[in-house]
Amino acid sequence: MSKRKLITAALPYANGPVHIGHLAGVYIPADVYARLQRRLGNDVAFICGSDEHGIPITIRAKKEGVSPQDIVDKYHEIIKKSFSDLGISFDEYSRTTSKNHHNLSQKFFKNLYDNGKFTEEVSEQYYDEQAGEFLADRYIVGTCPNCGNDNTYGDQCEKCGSTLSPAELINPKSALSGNIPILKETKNWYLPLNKYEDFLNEWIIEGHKNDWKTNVYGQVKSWLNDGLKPRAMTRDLNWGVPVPLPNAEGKVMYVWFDAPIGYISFTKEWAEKNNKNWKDYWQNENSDLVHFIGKDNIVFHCIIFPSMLKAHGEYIMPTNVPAFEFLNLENDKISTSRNWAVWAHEYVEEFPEQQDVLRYTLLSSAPETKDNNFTWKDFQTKNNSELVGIFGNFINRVAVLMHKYYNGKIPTGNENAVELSEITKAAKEIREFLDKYEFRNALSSLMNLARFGNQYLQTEEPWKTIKDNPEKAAQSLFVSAQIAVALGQLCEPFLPFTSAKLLKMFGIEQQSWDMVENSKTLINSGHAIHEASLLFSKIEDETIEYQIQKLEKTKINNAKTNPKANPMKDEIIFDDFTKIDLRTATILEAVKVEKADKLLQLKVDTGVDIRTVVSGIAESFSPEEVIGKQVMILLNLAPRKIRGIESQGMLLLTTKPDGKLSFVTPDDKVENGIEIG
Ligand code: B3M
Ligand code: ZN
Repeated sequence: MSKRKLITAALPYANGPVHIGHLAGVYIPADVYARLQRRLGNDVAFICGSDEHGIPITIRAKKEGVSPQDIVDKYHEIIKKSFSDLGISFDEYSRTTSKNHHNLSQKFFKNLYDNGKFTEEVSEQYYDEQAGEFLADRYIVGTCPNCGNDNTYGDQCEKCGSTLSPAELINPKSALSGNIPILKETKNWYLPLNKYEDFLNEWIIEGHKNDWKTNVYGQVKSWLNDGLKPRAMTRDLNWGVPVPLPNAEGKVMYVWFDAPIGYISFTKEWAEKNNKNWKDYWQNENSDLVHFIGKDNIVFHCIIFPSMLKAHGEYIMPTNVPAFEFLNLENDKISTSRNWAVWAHEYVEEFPEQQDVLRYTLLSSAPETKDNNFTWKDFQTKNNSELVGIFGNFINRVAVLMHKYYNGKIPTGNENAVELSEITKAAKEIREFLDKYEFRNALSSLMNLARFGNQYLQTEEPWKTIKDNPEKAAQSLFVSAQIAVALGQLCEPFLPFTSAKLLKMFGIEQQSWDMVENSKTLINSGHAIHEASLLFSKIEDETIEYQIQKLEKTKINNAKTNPKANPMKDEIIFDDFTKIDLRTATILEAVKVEKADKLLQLKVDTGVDIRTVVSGIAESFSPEEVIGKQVMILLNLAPRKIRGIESQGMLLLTTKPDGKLSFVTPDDKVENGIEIG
């Protein structure tokens, strides 16, 4: 019977591209699972999208000097494209800044609020006086009270995995300014997680002892043993889904409140486009919800989100939450800030025809039960000796021999040959392993079938028997052709690009998993196949050396880089630089902008014209001090209105150790309008 399968993959933060760690630990396994479910005839919704709220986004925006919206627009597109380039077959890939998502999150919030599920608490939160902002979650860093790790964020320790609140950090500092924050009172809405302990104990600890992965089960158990506390579901921030209540100005939802609701709102978007009812997936006991996540997301998917769903009351709970451990790169932790990663979008550019090679290598070292390691050498070996040497080699031999002896037509053979049971065995094993989320074992079963095919050809030697026992040769190639097509059918969840090529070569349509598992023949005698074409190609040493060198360069750069400095922005080319029109200029007049403590309105002689510039320097200079100063101006910056005044350009400034601003000026006085470059 067809089942509804709602499969979600953790929403990547749109603050950077995705890398192989994300792919190996969430997206590729989730895709394999979703593809198998479709082949089993189930009614699948495979849902994901960009997580565009949260402090990682605003921090990135501050660093790059752009708006959070700019950041998420950029990375949403990059991430979405990498997924599609790598064949990740989401039914929906949306984003949490969408209107639909904001609406649904607010509706969800309002529902819990109206039904008295939140408590309101006034608490003292850290506040950065210089930045004028509350410091939630990742805006605050300090020492982890549990493991002593320095530079721990206010929401979770990356080293020991414990969830934290900023108040628990030792020696807290503002991530915005490095200043020591003060405590300031603020009101927020909390979900009393403690009230859901009994429910969670019964549902997970008693109900999923045997079918959930031990890493997931163990973590949940230890949290429940420690006891749960109420957790704030709102934040004093200006980036996020606004809290839909009166008197909640300046407050948005906690990103971990709105992000998982994204799974629901994206399902709704997909359902609307496809004439389906999203509630059939989310609010019906016949639906199976599976969350694919990384291990650092376990608490959110097994405790917080289920408590939210329970509080709402109309939703199903996940059937399983397969969480993966982490993947390292060349024996070192993958790190975005240190650029220690293999980026998905770079990979598809550098290996345009080899999407499946990455899928294969990452699946074969998927960090299922413990952290695992990716090395370029290993990538090369797996491609050259397994994909080329075993899988590709077998298919190629079958196709070549078929043309050589039978004009490309499958010869007649015995459908009851005992060797054909290997196909059934592989199909069954793969299905059963994937049902238990054992991706590596499933992949081994696939490769074992290819190995079997090679050995079979080797012992049968049809190139010899063709002379004195043609019937035997025909039988050998009949069986080999069945195995080749079976590989084409069964590799689809893992290697979709290869599957399409292989089936095309044999002129065969994709069939349901059941058909492959249960039918005696997958390709008929007399069926003509196309010319043999190579499925995989060898990866040369130079290619691997180039990648290793690229990482070496990163290492050297990292060693030279001051860890306290903001990381370098994305590289630009010389042409980009020449677009910038920087000139020398002189300030002629300066007045304070009314009701704006930080702004001065200036009249500036640019040598080209005399224009108005509004500059945020009033806390560093009095108007009198700046009149007559020679400065540098970015002349061709598009004009923008600041407090109703059109500002036509930007002055170059830097910050002194005391936090005051200072003008960037030429060493000697020069004429106005001189180009800088
Ligand atoms: N945005 C991803 C992360 O923690 C986070 C997942 C949200 S899933 C609802 O890296
Ligand atoms: Zn810690």
